[in-house]
Amino acid sequence: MSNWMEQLKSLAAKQEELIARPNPAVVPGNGIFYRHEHPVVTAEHAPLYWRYDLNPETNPHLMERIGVNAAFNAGAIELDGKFYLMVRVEGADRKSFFAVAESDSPTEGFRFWDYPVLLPETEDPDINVYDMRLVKHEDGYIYGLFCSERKDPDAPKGDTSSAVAQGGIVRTKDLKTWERLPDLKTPSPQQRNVVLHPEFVDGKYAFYTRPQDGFIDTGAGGGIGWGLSESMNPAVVPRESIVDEKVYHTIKEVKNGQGAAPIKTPKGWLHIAHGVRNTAAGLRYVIYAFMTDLNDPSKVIHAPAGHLIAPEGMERVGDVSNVVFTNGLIARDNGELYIYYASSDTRLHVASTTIDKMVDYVTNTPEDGLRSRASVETRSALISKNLELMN
Ligand code: M1P
Repeated sequence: MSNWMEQLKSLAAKQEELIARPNPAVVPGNGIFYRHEHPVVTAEHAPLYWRYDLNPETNPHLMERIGVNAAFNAGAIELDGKFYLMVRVEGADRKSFFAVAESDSPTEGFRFWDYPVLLPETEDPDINVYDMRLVKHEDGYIYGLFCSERKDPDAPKGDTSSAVAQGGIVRTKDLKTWERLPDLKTPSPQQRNVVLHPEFVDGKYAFYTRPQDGFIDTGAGGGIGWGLSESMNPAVVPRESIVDEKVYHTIKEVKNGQGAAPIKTPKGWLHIAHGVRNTAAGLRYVIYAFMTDLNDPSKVIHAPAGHLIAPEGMERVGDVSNVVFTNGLIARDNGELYIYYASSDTRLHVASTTIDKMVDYVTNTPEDGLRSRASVETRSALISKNLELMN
């Protein structure tokens, strides 16, 4: 057999091994969630036929022709007992696109469909698209809310990096045929991390937004916003209010953003979001949780202090280091909850827990006292109760 064929077989075998490897929970965990041993999707999961020309005549050196750089920030959904991830795949050319990876298990065995999603465009084509949230809405559609990025038309000549981010919207019934709707209109000049609430609120579509003045800086904006729209086609939010604001000297002092759509629990809507703070080494992204009122999803009723998940070990390093980010959650009928989170804009992981555990976490974790002294008082109260029990 030729070297060419040997090389191809070895690449294929290595990839099969990667996809088939078991991905057990790392025990004992912290009682709140389990990390899993391996990432669930990486750039190496991208099929060889997406990257290589498999014709020995036109590719005699079996070169990778169209590289994949990263596979991260994925939306997630369970349909008929199967698990689907809408992965943000980033090519070597820096463009992100969406691709569905499917598995029979929520924690391992994810395999990409043959083709990535050929996303319909609006009259003003997106330059880059990323971070799709998949939301099963009570109107019967599955919506995909994503960030649509275009060059800033007002950027001065020579400025080739200023961009405008907007909330792009598509909908489907089967993850295969997509209808593009107009981008979300809000009072804010830029939007990222837009999410649709899964139920109607006062008969209207409800959106979580992230108003921001600039592309990276939220400026005077920021916080997780909230607004109602009469329709999805077009979706127009005339007024935005802030559900969860950014706060000085916290894990969300610079900005924050809603993760996937919140999960309905008997005690309230469970939200899993990301918060960003400044450090001497740059921005640090962590994942945190909070709960809002069942009757008013824009009203926070529980807000545990600090992060739920912070980057750890190899998660801390990647294209944008010191980042964990989530836009995918699967809550199963049996109470299991899977949090899909990416590390350092490079690879995708899963954390497994249950809805009950997360309700316990958000309702019983102390809130942020916002001062060192208050933090010590809260911790000391726990210590003294424990010492009493231990003695
Ligand atoms: O690079 C970290 C993250 O930065 C952005 O998040 P935010 O809008 O909160 O700044 C997003 O581009 C996200 O994709 C990325 O993971």
